[in-house]
Amino acid sequence: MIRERKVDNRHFIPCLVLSISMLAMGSQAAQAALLDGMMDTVEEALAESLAEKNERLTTGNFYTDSSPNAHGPIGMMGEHTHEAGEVMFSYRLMHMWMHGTRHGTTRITNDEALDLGPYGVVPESMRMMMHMAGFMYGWNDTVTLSVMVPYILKSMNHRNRRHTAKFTTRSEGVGDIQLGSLWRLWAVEAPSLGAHRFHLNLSISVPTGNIQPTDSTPLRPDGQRLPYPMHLGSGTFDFYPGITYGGEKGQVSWGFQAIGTLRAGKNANGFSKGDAYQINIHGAYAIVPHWLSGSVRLSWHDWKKYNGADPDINMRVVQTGVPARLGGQRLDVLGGINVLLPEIMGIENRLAVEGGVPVYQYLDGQLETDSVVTFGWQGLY
Ligand SMILES: [Cu+2]
Repeated sequence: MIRERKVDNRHFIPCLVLSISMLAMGSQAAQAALLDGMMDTVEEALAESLAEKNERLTTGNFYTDSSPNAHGPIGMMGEHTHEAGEVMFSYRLMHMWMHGTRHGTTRITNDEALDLGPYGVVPESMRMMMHMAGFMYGWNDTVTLSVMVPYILKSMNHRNRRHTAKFTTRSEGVGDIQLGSLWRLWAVEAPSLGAHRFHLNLSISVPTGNIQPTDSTPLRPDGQRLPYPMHLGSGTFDFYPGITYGGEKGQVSWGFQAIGTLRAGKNANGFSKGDAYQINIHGAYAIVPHWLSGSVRLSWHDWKKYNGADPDINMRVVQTGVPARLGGQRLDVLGGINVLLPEIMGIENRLAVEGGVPVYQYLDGQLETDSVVTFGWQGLY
């Protein structure tokens, strides 16, 4: 027998306690890296082999030089850490375009999409735009703190089964505010080895985004609660544990990042978005040293279907209203450019753009992503 799960936030307290105790630990941290002292055997072995080449191993140096690719592609988050006392402000503008329905790995027609259920309406396309204000602060040599505030605009175009009506719904507002921390783990470098840096990502998002946006539809001109993809937040506290590795040698840099999304229970409307994870692999090259770099990134997203359902969203009208159909997978290939501008009044300015397209997509009868573009500015001092 399946046991019904009530609205619960039982993951919340343990995760919060863990976060607070880790922060308390971070405030005590005198060393630059959490794994200091634990990697001694590895470091000794590395140092020995380097000694044969007359090289010395440097450990615990997380400082990244002023190269444009010292920061990852702008579409990535939490891929770099900061020195104690360093402050960074950022602004990102993200765009995502979606068009046509995908069922499994196949693109299907709108009429076929309508026949996946008893639906009377099919979404033809969607545009998502996000302004994101970011703040990072090097609390000490171990911990970097961050805050991200998104402002989201969504619009979705539909038509009905009989081709007699077309309509657009819109939602707009602040998304889920994310509070993050980055924990330096371990760093080694040597001339022939390059630099290798590892850190932990530990973030939490607060359910500030609207999960009951309304707009007028032909069915309810006075306003109808919009289906899940039009929501601006998850409605739950979400945790994002992750690990990031970054490497650098000469003009070349590369990195790996894996980040999960864990939802704490169900939200007030009786559902939760599915857990998810993302894996990024990227490489970059400083085409013009200290000024311009280009990057290539592979980004894998996997998100589970929703649990539960909002009783005020009808599952029989449109595919986007079916929680069990909202899981998927996607592999994006992205190209980017980072520009490092000369310092102005002590502020190091960075401009970057990154765009990409999916090369693999698995969806359960939902709008497929066609392209994503992120533009960003970062100011450090
Ligand atoms: Cu930063």
